[in-house]
Formats: sequence, C-alpha cells, structure tokens
Amino acid sequence: RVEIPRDYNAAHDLLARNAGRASRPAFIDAASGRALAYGELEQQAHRFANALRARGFQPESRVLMAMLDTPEWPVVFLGCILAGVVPIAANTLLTAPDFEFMLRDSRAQALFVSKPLAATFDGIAGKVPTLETVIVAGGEGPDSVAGMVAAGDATPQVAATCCDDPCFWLYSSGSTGTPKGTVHLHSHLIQTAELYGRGVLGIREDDVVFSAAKLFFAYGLGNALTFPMSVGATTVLLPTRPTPADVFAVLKKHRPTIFYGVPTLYAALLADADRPKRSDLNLRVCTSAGEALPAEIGKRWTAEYGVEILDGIGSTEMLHIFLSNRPGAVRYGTTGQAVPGYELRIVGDDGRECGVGEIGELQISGPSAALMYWNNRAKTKATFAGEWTRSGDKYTRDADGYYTYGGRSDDMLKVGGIYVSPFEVEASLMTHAAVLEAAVIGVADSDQLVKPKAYVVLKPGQRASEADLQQHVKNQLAPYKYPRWIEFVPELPKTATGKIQRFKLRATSQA
Ligand code: 3SK
Repeated sequence: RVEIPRDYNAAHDLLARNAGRASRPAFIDAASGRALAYGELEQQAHRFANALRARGFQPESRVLMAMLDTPEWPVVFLGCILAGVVPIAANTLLTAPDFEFMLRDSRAQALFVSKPLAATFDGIAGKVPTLETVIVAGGEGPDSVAGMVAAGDATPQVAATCCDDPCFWLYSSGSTGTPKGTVHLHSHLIQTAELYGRGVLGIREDDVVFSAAKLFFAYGLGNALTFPMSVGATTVLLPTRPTPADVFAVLKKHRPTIFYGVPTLYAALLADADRPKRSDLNLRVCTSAGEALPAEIGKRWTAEYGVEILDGIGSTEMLHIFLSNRPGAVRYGTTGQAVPGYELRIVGDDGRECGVGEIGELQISGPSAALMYWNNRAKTKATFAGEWTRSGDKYTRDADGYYTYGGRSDDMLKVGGIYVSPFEVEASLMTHAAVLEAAVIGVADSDQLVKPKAYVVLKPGQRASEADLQQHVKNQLAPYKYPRWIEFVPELPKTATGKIQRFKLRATSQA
C-alpha cells in the first residue's frame, strides 16, 4: 500500500508528478489529432479551478460531468478537484430520466456537458432547482469550458483537502434499482495507479495508452487518466464509440503500447475481416475487464497479435482492478490472482470462508474501497461490511491462488441440485467454430426445474444446428451442464460497457 500524507489533493499530486514534463503530450484527441501537453494541462486545470472559485463554487459542492472523451475532460475533472469541488462523472450513454435522477440525487450545482449531448438536457436543466449553471464543453463563450479556462486566473491554488475527503463520485448501476452515487476519496486514485497501474501493468513514462472504456467508467478513469498521469505517459482519447474500425485506426496511427478492452470488443476485433497485421501495431500489454474473458478469445488474440490479454476484475466500488492475471503468468479462463495490496476472500452461503475449489462470493479488502453510496444507507451497509466489500460475483480459487469466475451471485444456476456456472457453458459454446457470442440463463422446464438455456449469435456466414452445439458442449463439460434449449439471435442485450444483460434475457425467456 502507498502511504498518502494527511494533507493531500489528488489532482495536485497527479499534476505535480509531471512538473518536469511540460512539453510531453499528456492527452491526444484521436478525432482532431490535437495534443494537450502536461504543461498546458496544468495551466488549464488551475485556470479552470480559479474560474469555478470566481463563480462562487465552494469546496465540497458537487457538479455533474456528462462529457465525451476529449482533452477537456481531464481539465474539468482535475480543475474541480483542485478547487475541492466534487466532480461526478456520468455515463454519457444514459437517457434524460437517468441524468435527471443523478442531478436531483446529488444536488449538483453545475452541469458540464459536451456540445453533442447538450440537447438531452434541454428539458431537465430548468426542472432541477439545485442546478444553477450549465457549461458546454466543445463550445465557445463565457459558459463554455474554453471560456472558463480563458477567464480563470493562472495563479495555482490548491484546496486544503485531506486524503480522506470525498474527491469524486461515479454512479454504479446494478441490475435492479436506481444508480448509486459511489463516493471516492482523494487517496483512492493514486492507490489504484500504484497497485494495479504500476504493480501489474508496469506502466512507465514512455507508454502510450488507449482505453476503449471511456473516462466516465471506473475502468476507463484509471486506464486513461490516473495510471498514465501517475508516471507521465501519454493517453489517446477517442470521443466516439469504439467500433472495430476506429479502434484499429487508433492502434495503427498512434501505436499505443497498452490497450485496455473488454471481451466483446476483443471478439469483434478478432472477427473483423480488415484487421491489421501484428507488425502494424506496437502493443506490449492488453487488458480486459467488465466481464470474464473467454479463454478462446484470449488465446486467439495472443496467437494473432503476439501479446497477452491480462484479464482482471474490478468494480466501481473498489475503483479499479483488484484481481488480475499478470504478465508472463497468464492463465486464460481464469481472472488471475489477487493484485498485491488487496486481500481477497471467498465466502459461502453459510457465511464461512471457502476452501480451495469451493464456490462462493468474492469479497475484497483494500485501500480504494468507496466511502459509501450517497443517500442509500441500506445498500451501503449491504455492500461495505467494515474492511470487506462484497462483489456479488461468484468465484473459486485453486491451489495456486488463481481465481475462476462463476457468474454473478444471481446468475448462478442450480441444476439437479448442483451449481452450474452459465459462464462455463458460454465459454464452451464459444469454442465452437461457428459461434461469435453466447449467453446462458436458467429457464424452468415443464416441471418447473431450472435448466440452462443458451442464446447464441453465429459468426457472419456460419451455420450450426441446435443439436451440433449441444453435442459440442456435452463433449466438453459434465453431462448435466449442456444447454437444453438454444435460441439463435442476431445480437445479445448489453450494457454500455459491453456486459451481457442476462436479466433482460431472463425477463423474456421461454423454454
Ligand atoms: O468491470 C470491471 O471489471 C471493472 C474494472 C475496473 C474498474 C471498474 C470495473 C467495474
């Protein structure tokens, strides 16, 4: 663990680490090709902080950011933190009712919104009494981010924050209920950079990084802001959706050394007929999170591009990855080992710690656990139990300390009294040559007994029958695990991060 001084401001630390790198590019906008150097970032963040103060924003007040990934994003985020103002990074793919909920729940006093998203807020801004100010990113004039930077005094001033002060929030969405404002402290960003960024990735100054996950996700925030800034590396930002064509264009043009993806994206990249050759890219390490990486995808990526994918798992609550494969010690099909600095335990339904090979809920103890969910005492108490944070994910651990994902607590199936991991059945289906993606849920048969059902997306131009795929799984897994029904679908329902929404399949499923 990293020792953090009591008087500590996270933005000041990240900027001060780069004081000697004024001309080195900190952020490159992939859309415009424009670069923001570390020296410019520091000046703009301080000017922005002073402009907030001049407009009367007090430390501990909250503001909502609904911004696309451009270099203005770190200016606003760091500028707020320098002023002691608490930025809330919102998922830009959400709908107007979601944003209205967040504005009301957080009582944010300002909204920073990218120009292309501004229309979503047209009907909301006047309705939320606590929202006083709307500032447009990518716009011009006094009520734009650029206008505030231009108007702000250049003299550096840092709010007198403590390492345990609330620093920023992220909203965490569960499969049920409203999103939960997850409150993170000043010390948390640098802890994740030291433990995972340096400890696992070995990130260094000469790295160029690119994250398909956007900055508003906890995964993207560490990947593309905290980790590179902690060592003076360069981040390429893509404001648009990371399509295979755009991702490959960035990988070819900017030649990042670290690429952070999610399993569905790796699958789509590998299925892209126009994918580049290994020699066109300059990758030294790739990561995957969001959901467990099927072994088949990891192996194919390594075979194609000669680089390992470090599959790991993190959470909005823990801010970043606490369990991960390590370079040179990857075991595809597992999520790897505990990230040093985090302690993990697996707890069974009876509340006792599980032994090797026993399945239970993964719980985490570490220095980046969120303080609480805002305005939600019940869910705070259910998730943050003293030193331990409950993940809601089922895992087993082997004798070497490698963890294997067994689905969400509520996704697990009990078939004939025996646990079946839907992920294991999906991974088996994915090894069939015709299968692009698969999702497995439990469906009750005519006897109301739960059995696995698979939803399968075939690769373009490929064919396979239900019987082919059932036989394929029976050949690989214990006989009771094969999917009793297979429905072929054009696509699977997914969250913005690419997680398969099995609850949507459950809502409409039939045997
Ligand atoms: O989904 C994950 O595994 C993850 C990783 C890093 C940070 C946050 C999350 C949710």
